[in-house]
Amino acid sequence: MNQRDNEILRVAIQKSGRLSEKSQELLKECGISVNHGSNKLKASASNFPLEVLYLRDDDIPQYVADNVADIGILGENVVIEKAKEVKVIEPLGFAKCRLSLAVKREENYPGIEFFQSKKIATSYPHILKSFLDKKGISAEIEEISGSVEIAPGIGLADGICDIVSTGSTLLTNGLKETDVVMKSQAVMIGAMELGVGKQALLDKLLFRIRSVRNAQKNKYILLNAPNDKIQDIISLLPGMKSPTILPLANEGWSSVHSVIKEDEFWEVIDKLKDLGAQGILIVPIEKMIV
Ligand code: PRT
Ligand code: ZN
Repeated sequence: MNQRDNEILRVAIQKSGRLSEKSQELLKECGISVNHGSNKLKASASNFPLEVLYLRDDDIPQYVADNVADIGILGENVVIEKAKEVKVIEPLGFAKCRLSLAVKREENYPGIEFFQSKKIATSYPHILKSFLDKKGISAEIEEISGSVEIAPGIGLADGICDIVSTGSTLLTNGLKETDVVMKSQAVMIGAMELGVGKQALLDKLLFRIRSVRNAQKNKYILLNAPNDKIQDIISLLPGMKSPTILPLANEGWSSVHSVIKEDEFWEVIDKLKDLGAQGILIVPIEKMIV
């Protein structure tokens, strides 16, 4: 066995929290079986040279920067806040949220100048500081690690800068969102330098991740169409290359198979029905290699 055959890719994921389940699921969808024991710090995959380290999300950038882990999965917000020597390799499309400024609902909010010389509570002091600097605002930043949303209510700060997803936490704490500081989602980060062997493993993993994500973004569509409308229907369904057309036993009709984007299918489906398409089936795709 040479050096490269011994290589193992070490991936750091969140031990418990909003990202842990989706991160584990992603590896599973990539066909990687990890024996997740309870309360473990480390686990190995049985069918891919990969080891999983379970960490607090805040610690993942440091572990990757120090080459203790080769890659990691965490929120982009934490990656930017920690500003470690790591690179963002791939957006992963889950845990979408935004980091926003908010003030008390009853506050008259004229614009970002509201925050001039005010106090803002946040767990993201670096991101907030660089946002305010760009806007020419000088404010006092109070760094707190949790329950940021209660700060204005108890008189600790005039406003907050925190993660918002549905907005219901702001609402229940009597706050309103005023400015989006950054949008975020889960991303894969990696060490600045990976050896040839590890890079090859990462490329293999990324190929699988992209196939899974492409599949999630697309649906397989099957429908029956009158032959005289096939050309119009094809123009609505570009497919991966071109749609497959199969004659039906019923003369004058064909079966059309193609792939459409998940977020476009409602719009396309109305147009297909107008063109006389029948028996429309939309089927999930498990993997899509493009
Ligand atoms: O223990 P550990 O340090 O590992 O975890 P953590 O508590 O620091 O993080 P965790 O698990 O709460 O979140 C991990 C990542 O998920 C964050 O860094 C974000 O990238 C992402 N994410 C997505 C969110 C949310 N959505 C989210 N809604 N992180 C936090 N929230 C919180 C937010 O702080 C606020 O309290 O949910 C509340 C707002 O949600 P809504 O839906 O009421 O607006
Ligand atoms: Zn954390």
